[in-house]
Amino acid sequence: MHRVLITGAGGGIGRSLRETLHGVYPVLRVSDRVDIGPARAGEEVDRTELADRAAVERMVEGCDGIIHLGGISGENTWEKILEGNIVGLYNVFEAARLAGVKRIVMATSNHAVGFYRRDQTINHNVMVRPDSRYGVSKAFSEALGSLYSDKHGIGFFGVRIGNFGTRPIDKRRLSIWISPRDLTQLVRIGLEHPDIRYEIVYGVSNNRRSWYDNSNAVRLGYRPQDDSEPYAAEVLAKEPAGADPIAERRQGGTFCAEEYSAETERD
Ligand code: 15L
Repeated sequence: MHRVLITGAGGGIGRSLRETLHGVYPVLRVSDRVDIGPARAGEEVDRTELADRAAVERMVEGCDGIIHLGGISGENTWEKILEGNIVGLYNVFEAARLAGVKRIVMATSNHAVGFYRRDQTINHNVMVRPDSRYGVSKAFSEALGSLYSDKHGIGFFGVRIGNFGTRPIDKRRLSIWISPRDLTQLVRIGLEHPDIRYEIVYGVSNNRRSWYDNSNAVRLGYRPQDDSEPYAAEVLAKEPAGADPIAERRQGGTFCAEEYSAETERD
């Protein structure tokens, strides 16, 4: 990997990876639709709207690997999801194919599988079970990654990110939290592991309360350093009572409960 592109570099995860990957690859190209400040040594700064195909092609030109964080990062209207996470995503993949990009590390999400129950342990092989339009767009990214891997040989590493931050923020996040250093480790595996064709892993730390069997990540060398448990007592003491029963039962939490109108619950 000579030149690595981070899209969505102005967001929370993007700003963190811009720091932790500084100097790791000869050139880090950081891009967002908003101003993200000047380039530092070893950086190139780019400003691109993902819906603009020609601009996306310029953004991707010359890159060996892409960490795709750009687009909409939570539930939103169909129009916004369509523009950012479907059309914008497709533009990135097409530009990657044209530019001969070798690897795409994709920020997919726990919300691609958010309707699984919390008493279930799921691995990378379960069927998708999105909990929102946003979750559907992340499942779409995994399907598009599969197509571009099989048909065009682009290595795809889909990280179903739980919740990124310096510490877990509530009960649900005790099960899905990932620390900055653990996410950096996973992203580097996605870019650097020699054998990746198509892989799905969970972007979570070594949480004792995890809902995931993340053996696929471990197989590829992932050794997470952090665990949410030391924060558990403090987090649980602040947890408000009276949560929505659907949100409480399902891994995706409030993403499952929002707009919910089913009369009977699917198992
Ligand atoms: C996500 O996928 C979102 O990008 C993030 O903002 C959080 O909502 C996270 O999931 C979560 O489930 O906590």
